[in-house]
Amino acid sequence: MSLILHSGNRNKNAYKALIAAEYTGVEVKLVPDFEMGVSNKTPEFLKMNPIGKVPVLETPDGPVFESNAIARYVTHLKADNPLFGSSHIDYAEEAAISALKRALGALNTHLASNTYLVGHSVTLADIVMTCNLYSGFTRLMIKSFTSDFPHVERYFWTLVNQPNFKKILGEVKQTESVPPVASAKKPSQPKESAKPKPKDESKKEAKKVEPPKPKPEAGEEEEAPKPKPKNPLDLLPPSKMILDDWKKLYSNTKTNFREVAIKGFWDMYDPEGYSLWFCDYKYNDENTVSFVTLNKVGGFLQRMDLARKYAFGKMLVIGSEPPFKVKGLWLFRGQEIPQFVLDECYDMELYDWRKADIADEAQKERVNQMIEDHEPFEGEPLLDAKCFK
Ligand SMILES: N[C@@H](CCC(=O)N[C@@H](CS)C(=O)NCC(=O)O)C(=O)O
Repeated sequence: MSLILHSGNRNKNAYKALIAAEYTGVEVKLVPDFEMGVSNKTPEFLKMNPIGKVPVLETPDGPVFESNAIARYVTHLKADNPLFGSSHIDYAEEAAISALKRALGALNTHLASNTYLVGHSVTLADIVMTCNLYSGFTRLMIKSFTSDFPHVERYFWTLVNQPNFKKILGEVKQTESVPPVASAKKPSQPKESAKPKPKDESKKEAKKVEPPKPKPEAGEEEEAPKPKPKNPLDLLPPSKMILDDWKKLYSNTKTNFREVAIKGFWDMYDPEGYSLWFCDYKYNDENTVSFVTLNKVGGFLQRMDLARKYAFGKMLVIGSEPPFKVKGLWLFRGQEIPQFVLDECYDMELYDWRKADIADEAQKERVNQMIEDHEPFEGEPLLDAKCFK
């Protein structure tokens, strides 16, 4: 059997089918004298592919377009063709994962220097993109997979936390496990369910977590709410430092900041009940656009909302021209960065963290300067300073 492929002879999309045909032992011939932009605009061609794109394969089953579909059609012409890999499901899954990574990679690159898909505010494009990402984040893509695409993560979490998104989507949670594709297809073969995870995931030793419990459908009886488990930080020995008092002093001090607020801070500070941390953004090279950098930091502070009872923070965006540096100071209840913050706020891993040693005068002075937005900071002007309180 010989099939006709409509394409010029230097088209990489046509090569897919031509190479697959060589492996498969099928004859695929290029249509003679194909002229790009002419042959694919004729009424005959548009009947085969109304979009007018190349390549198109003529087959006894009718015309096939989309080069991957064409290559698959050709490959199917031989029973048990080893080109499909060891099993259909392996083949399909691997291909889907690499296509997904490619798409997320492209989106990540775009979002490295853009807050939104287009323009400087939410557009319909962002709504459509976020809803598409939504299924991925909630059903398929665990944290160890998405962390390779930090700008996509920042974009997704920023958008799903916008009030209008939240109204429709509710609280969005990233899935903690990958659904077992093979076992879903073949319930009678339990061995299949022990299929290895996608390569990347097994490499990174993703945390093993229970699959999320199904939520009761609307209208289903809900159990009486269980008492909220106490935050472990509430179980720490009481501290003489009242965080709210410090936050009020910070907000209310308008003049003589050093003498009033900074001095007040150290008078209140309880080094046993609290700890101070410096953070440095790991990817400052990417901070090439000022408003994108500011939005990134703003998003971080929004996501820290869950720690409001236990933290105070200052984030400085430093420099007069790109790339801007982002550095911060955080006061946390307890001697460690709270575990729930590390678990819930993905921004945490975008920063290097080190505990401030306040016995070291230089570090103590750095704390002071960060609290008071001192300029210049480490020799540079500030683009902005944001406070979490
Ligand atoms: N996703 C399609 C892409 C096809 C495609 O973009 N073909 C180009 C040539 S490589 C084309 O036909 N361009 C002409 C046009 O868009 O009018 C596939 O894989 O077949």
